[in-house]
Order: sequence, then C-alpha cells, then structure tokens
Amino acid sequence: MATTEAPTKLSHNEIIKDAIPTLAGTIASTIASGTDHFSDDDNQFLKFHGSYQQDDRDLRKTGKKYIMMIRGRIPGGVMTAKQWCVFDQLATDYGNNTLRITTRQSIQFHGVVMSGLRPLVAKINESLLSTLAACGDVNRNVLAPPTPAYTKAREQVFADCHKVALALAPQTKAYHSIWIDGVQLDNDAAENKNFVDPLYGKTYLPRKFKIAFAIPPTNDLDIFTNCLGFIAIVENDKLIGYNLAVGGGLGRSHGNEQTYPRLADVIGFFTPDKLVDVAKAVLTIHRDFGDRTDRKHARLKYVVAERGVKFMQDEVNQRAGITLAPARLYQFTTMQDLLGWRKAVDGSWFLGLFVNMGRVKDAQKTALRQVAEKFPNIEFRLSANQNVILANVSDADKATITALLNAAAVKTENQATILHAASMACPSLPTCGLGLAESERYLPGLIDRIEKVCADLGLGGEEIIIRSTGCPNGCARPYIAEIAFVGKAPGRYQVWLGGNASGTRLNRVWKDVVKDPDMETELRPVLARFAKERNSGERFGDWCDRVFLKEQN
Ligand code: SRM
Ligand code: SF4
Repeated sequence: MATTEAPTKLSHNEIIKDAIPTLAGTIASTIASGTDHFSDDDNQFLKFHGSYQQDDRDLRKTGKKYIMMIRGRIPGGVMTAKQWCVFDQLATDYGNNTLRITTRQSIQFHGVVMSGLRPLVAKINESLLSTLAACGDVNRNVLAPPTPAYTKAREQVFADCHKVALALAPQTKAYHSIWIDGVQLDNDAAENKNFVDPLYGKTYLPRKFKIAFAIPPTNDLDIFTNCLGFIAIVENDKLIGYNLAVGGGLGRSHGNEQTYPRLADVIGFFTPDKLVDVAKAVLTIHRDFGDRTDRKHARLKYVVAERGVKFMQDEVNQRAGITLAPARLYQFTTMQDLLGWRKAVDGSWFLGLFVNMGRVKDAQKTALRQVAEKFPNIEFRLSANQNVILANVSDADKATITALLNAAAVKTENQATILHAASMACPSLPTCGLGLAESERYLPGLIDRIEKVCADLGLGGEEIIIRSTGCPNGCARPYIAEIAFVGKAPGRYQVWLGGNASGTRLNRVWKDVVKDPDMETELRPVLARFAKERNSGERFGDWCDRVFLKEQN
C-alpha cells in the first residue's frame, strides 16, 4: 500500500539561500546582460530585493511578455509628499502608470520591464525608502495604525513600528551592490560565500514573516492575520505595553486540508522597553522551528498550531529574557478606515480617500500628484484597507485641497457606496502568476450586482465587508470578511461567509463553487433570510455565523 510520508528533504529555496547567503544571485549580471528575464533561482533571490518576475497573462496567447512587479517597504505606510511624487513619477516612467496600494500599507509597481528595474529601485532608495525585504523569507513591511491622531501614545506606537522594522532588516550588502552600484558580487569570494546575517543566519527564515501593531478599538490592519501582532495597551494616552499575538496567517491551497487560515493567539503582555527583544524572539522561533522542507507548511502559524501556546510563551520568555504577564483587557470594534475629512486631536485635518481596489490611476493619480506638489508638508498615509489618507493638513489648506481634488472629479465626501467602501480585492489577473480567477477587475462589478439585490431586499445602506482573491492564498484577507469570493477557476469562486466587523473571527466555506452568472441567484435567498430573521442591528456576518452556517453543517 502506498504511504504518504512528510517530505524530509530541504526545499530548493533552502539550498539556494545556503549557496548564496548574500542573496545576490546573478541578478546584477543578468540585468547588465540585456536579457528580458531572470532565471528561476534569480527570481527567488529577487523577491528578497522587493521584486517579482511576472508575465502579462492577458498577452500570453500572443507570446510571453516578461514584466516585473516591484513592492516598496514603507513601515507604517507613511510617506512624505515628496516621496509620493517620486513614486508617482516612477509609475509613469517605468511602470503601467498606476500605483497599487497594497493590503500591507505599501505600494506596488506593475508592468516594469527589465531595463526599468534598476533605475526604479535606485530612485526609491534616493527618496529614502527601500524595497529590501518587501518580499522574500524575511520580515515584511511592518504595519501600524494609519489614522493620524497625533496623540503621544500613537506617536510612540508608530515609532515602535519603525524601531522593529529597522531591527529586523536583513544586513546583506548585495542590495546596495545590485541596485545602487550596479555591481555583481562575486559569489565565490569567501566573505560572500560565508556571509551569515546576524539575526537571520545563513538561510534566513523558512518563509515570509509578518508583523503588525494595532491600537484598540480599531483593528484596521487585521492584526490577528499576522505572524506577530502587537496590541497596544494605552491608559490615559500613555502606552503601558503590548499584548503579544502570535501565529496568524491566511494562506491555504484548494483541496489541501493541511493548509488553513489561522488567527493569532494572544499569549501575554509585556512592557514597551522589551519590544525589540520580543520581536526578535518570535522571529527566531520561526527561524529555528519553521518547516524548511515544505514551503506550504513553513509559516509560523503551523509552529504555533502544532506546538501550542505554552511552547510559544516559554520560548519567548527565554529568548527575550522576560516573563510574559497575563494579557490585558482590550476590545476591537471596527476594521474600517475613516473616509472624508476629519479633525485630528492636534487640530490638524486629515482626509481619508477611497481608492477603488487600491489602484491609484487616471484622474485620481494626477490629482494626488498635484496635491503632493502644492502641499509639500502633508503626509501620505497608506492604509491596510488599500486607501490613502492625506494628513497634517492645516485649516487654511483644507479648502484648496478639496477644490483641487473635486476639480479632477475626485470626491472628498460620499466617495463610495457602503459596500464598495468596505471591499477589497487582490490584484490577480493579469499580473499575478498564481491567480486562478479575476479579482481586482471583477469585484467592483460584482458589488454593483450585490448592491442591486440588497436594495431590492431593503438592505440598501447595510454595511457588509466583501473581499475577493483570485486564488486561496488570501492576499486581500478574505477569510475574515463577511462575504468572500476565492477564485477556483476562471469565472468560478468558492464563497465564504461569516466574518465579523472587528476582524476577530474567521469565516467558513459556504459554497465550494459558484459560477459568475449564478452569484445573484445563490446570494439572494441568503440575504433575504437575513433581512427577515436578523436580530435588531445584527450584521450579516454575525447572522451567518449564529444561524445560517450552523444549519449548513
Ligand atoms: Fe500576497 C503571494 C500580492 C498581501 C498571502 N501576493 C503574492 C504574490 C507575490 C504572487 C506570487 O507569489 O507570485 C502577489 C503579487 C500579485 C501582483 O500581481 O501584484 C501577492 N499580497 C499581494 C498584495 C499586493 C495584495 C493586495 O491586494 O494588496 C499584498 C502585498 C502586501 C505587501 O505590501 O507586502 C499581499 N499576501 C498578502 C496577505 C495579507 C497580509 O499580509 O496582510 C496575505 C495573507 C496573510 C498571510 O501571509 O498569511 C498574503 N501572498 C500570500 C501567499 C500565501 C502565503 C502562505 O502562507 O501560503 C502567497 C503565495 C506565496 O507566498 O507562495 C502570496
Ligand atoms: Fe495572486 Fe492569489 Fe495573492 Fe490574489 S490571492 S494576488 S491571485 S497570490
């Protein structure tokens, strides 16, 4: 009888990291050679430098066109107006003239060809941002609450986000060598061959690692879906410490029950002075215990799920030299951005701007550029809900910015219907090589259709958090939405129901496959029952969880 044995061989990525621990690959010489694409191994190294090799899937029938995706590393998602101008110009000069705000407070460029790659990355560095570790088996962009309240506690949380991002950055000199100097490192030179990163070691992490900071009651960055979450405990505007959450992650594969979305466990409380020690402790637990044989099983969430909370507490205590205290009380109530103009506590103004599916383009792109040029002192804050917040605006400038945006038909009030405002989709086609179905190009139209159904049923104006992804990897965090569409094949989606408004509950599969033309027919009866049977004020996701999904089992 055939048996299925767990793989014991190191994955190929482990072998190439060990062979070239600077992560230089042959990236610089490949760029210099004038070819249009990288080798498979270089493509793996490229990720650590913040770039993915892709091909335009719309053009596949007429031949393969290699394009690169480049992702910035922007801790907490905060950019100066000048940096926004640089990114805007780079998208025009080297990309597809769009800026894609990501679900981790960053910006992606799509459609960059080989010749544009180095100048683009170099200019990001000149602007004092980076792309190093935006992707790869390292700590990724660290998230922090985007709402600019400018209170003392918030400022400290933001400073802590930067502190952790810096402390966990890889130290390889290959990044500077490739992108700034344009020089290929000699991979056989002893100092390069034997390079060992002081934190990550020679082979880095088994897989990506994700960190977020949140300040209750707002969970606008879905903290429990991160490997490591810091939940700020604030008393009288003083940050007294953090609750530590570990082991969240969403990636899964269709038909593989060994892969699953998981919310992080809150395992204790510690004081802010130990922050970096705790961050390094959790990261090195992943480094030392993560599975290096099977990349689908290599996330920290599986270490936590399989070894348990007590194991994590003991390891964190020992590695960080602390004793975790019992977690403090906290409560999350919302995960949505504040759109429109709001006054910050320091008296300045900020404007939450809805960005449809995170794609800044056309008139919105032009208008934001104009605002950035005219008002160099404002901040551009990227939200993990794929929106942009213009912050630090004075009373005097508010009206001019409104007029400038409105003149370009960019709304500053009533920017999107309630369902659109609460939606997110991953890019999927045509750039993502893993997409099984449309997502970013599909969801807006589907929401229009769902809106019609809702209006018919008297549910117009009802907020329902709807997210879609082109495959089960979970990039737009579908598994905590009230309704999620997860691509299975062109025009076919798995439908998940039952997330809540605070991002503290996973949803569940309702229908394994729904074809695009059947969406209304399938969803209408469920929404109709919800309209009739809900408790007063009850949300759709809560009703699904309390009543509807229970009946399905
Ligand atoms: Fe993601 C891979 C886009 C956030 C889980 N993700 C990808 C790639 C790079 C496809 C690839 O590997 O070839 C996608 C590039 C598509 C494109 O054309 O741009 C991609 N992920 C994105 C972004 C842009 C989606 C978005 O709508 O904004 C997000 C970029 C964030 C950033 O700035 O760093 C993005 N990805 C996420 C999240 C959400 C989060 O982190 O909060 C998740 C789920 C959380 C998690 O990590 O568990 C996520 N992405 C994945 C996975 C599944 C990982 C796993 O555990 O199995 C993959 C596939 C992989 O790594 O092999 C993936
Ligand atoms: Fe690509 Fe899948 Fe992520 Fe969407 S969820 S961007 S299809 S990897």
